[in-house]
Amino acid sequence: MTTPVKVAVTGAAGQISYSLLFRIAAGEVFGAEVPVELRLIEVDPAMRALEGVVMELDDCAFPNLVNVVTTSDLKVGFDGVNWALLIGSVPRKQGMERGDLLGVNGGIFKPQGQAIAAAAASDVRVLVVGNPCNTNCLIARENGKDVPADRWFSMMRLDQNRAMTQLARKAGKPVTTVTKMAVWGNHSATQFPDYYHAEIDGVSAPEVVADHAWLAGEFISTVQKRGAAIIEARGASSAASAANAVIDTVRSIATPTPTGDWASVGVVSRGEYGIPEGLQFGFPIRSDGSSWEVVDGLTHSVSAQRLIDVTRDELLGERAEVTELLP
Ligand code: NAX
Repeated sequence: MTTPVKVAVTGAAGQISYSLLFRIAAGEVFGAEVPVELRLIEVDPAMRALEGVVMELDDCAFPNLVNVVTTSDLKVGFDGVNWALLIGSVPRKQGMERGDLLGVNGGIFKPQGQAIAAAAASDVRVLVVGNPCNTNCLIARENGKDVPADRWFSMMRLDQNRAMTQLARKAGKPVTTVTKMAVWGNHSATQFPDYYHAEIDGVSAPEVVADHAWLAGEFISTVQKRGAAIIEARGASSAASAANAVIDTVRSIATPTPTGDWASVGVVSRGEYGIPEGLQFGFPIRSDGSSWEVVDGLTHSVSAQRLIDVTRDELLGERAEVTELLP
């Protein structure tokens, strides 16, 4: 039998995980023929709820799901894992400043980074979803330095998918016609969904969508504020679409990128496009299935560069607020 892929998921009793775990177990992420072991990590108060999730996984009788471990012990949870999906975090509560949120979540991601470096498989790849995901990823990466920096990712894909749908709708085309949708910077309201380089049916988006005021205005703000719009409508934050974006991200990293396209992922900057080295930043990347590179040679208009500067500065500010969590 093929060796199982071992996948750790934190926040496993939460709402994103409730949409994600069943799809992983069904073979949607690593392939229908690949056995999977799930190592589900939660805090103690959520263990009872997690037991219920595991009962439901059992009741699906998934052929590929060979083992499920539940734990609140990070060393146990990350033991031998090939993928670590860091979803669990503490939501922003009323009256909490962004700095407080960074501090609270930093306290989660520092020990997780250390435990991954100590316990995970040598090929481990880590995707941080819990917000603020880019800076949480930076904290985990800096505290897990035995794992090479290029194996730490943060999730920009929900923003990419949101942007693709908005563009397709406006153009009156299927979403499959939209390619090269880069989302630069932070997974926050400062992100820059880059319509300049996006293509629809292989043609530059601004050539297809004649309404340039819409592109520069409503398109960007709809994508930037989509998370808040969903909370307002649903009374809870995006969950199924976030889980779907986790699956898309893992696939984009672990399989070769189709010719003529790219994927938006938060990765460590090596100084590309003037982004300070070490910042965890949303870039368009291409993967060969094992290693990846930031797409090079894109040029930005003055207004696009201004938007990139804003989101870069926000991430620099976040990094400055968590310096005491960095080794
Ligand atoms: P939930 O509140 O439903 O679930 C979070 C779970 O994490 C809870 O079960 C909690 O017990 C657990 N948890 C808390 N601290 C933990 C720790 N130290 N170790 C293990 N588990 C821990 O949140 P959910 O809706 O699932 O969202 C999870 C995170 O994803 C949030 O931070 C959210 O802001 C973030 N999101 C990120 C997105 C992205 O695109 N990067 C989009 C969706 C989502 O907003």
